[in-house]
Amino acid sequence: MPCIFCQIASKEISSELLHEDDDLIAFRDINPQAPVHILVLPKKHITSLNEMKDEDFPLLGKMAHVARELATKEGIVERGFRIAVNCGQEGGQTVGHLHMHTLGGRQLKGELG
Ligand code: DGP
Repeated sequence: MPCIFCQIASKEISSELLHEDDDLIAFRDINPQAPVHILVLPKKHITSLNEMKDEDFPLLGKMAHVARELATKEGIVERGFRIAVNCGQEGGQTVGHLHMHTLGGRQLKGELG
């Protein structure tokens, strides 16, 4: 079964991209948990944090950087926001392609608020 996020990254499935560069894309979560809920992810298929190789880890820094840039564009950076990466079943990961949630626009609480 093809990976839905790879299909979005390759434009097989159209999506409104909020960011694209050589390594990463970002788009709004289909099931937003907050007024701003953006997913930032690598174009390269990496299933989860558990499958990251040493050379992949700089991507996480780039993802956090893009998340903050998008939070700034969305006007939530001063109020505060959250980035989160779920890993594996008990971590709440439902899509097997590494992604960073960027959430904000309301007061977030425990878990993922
Ligand atoms: P996680 O539970 O951490 O694996 O988060 C996966 C998120 O991906 C979940 O919040 C819903 C979102 N999602 C799943 N399929 C799609 C899709 O086809 N398009 C978009 N925009 N978001 C999706």
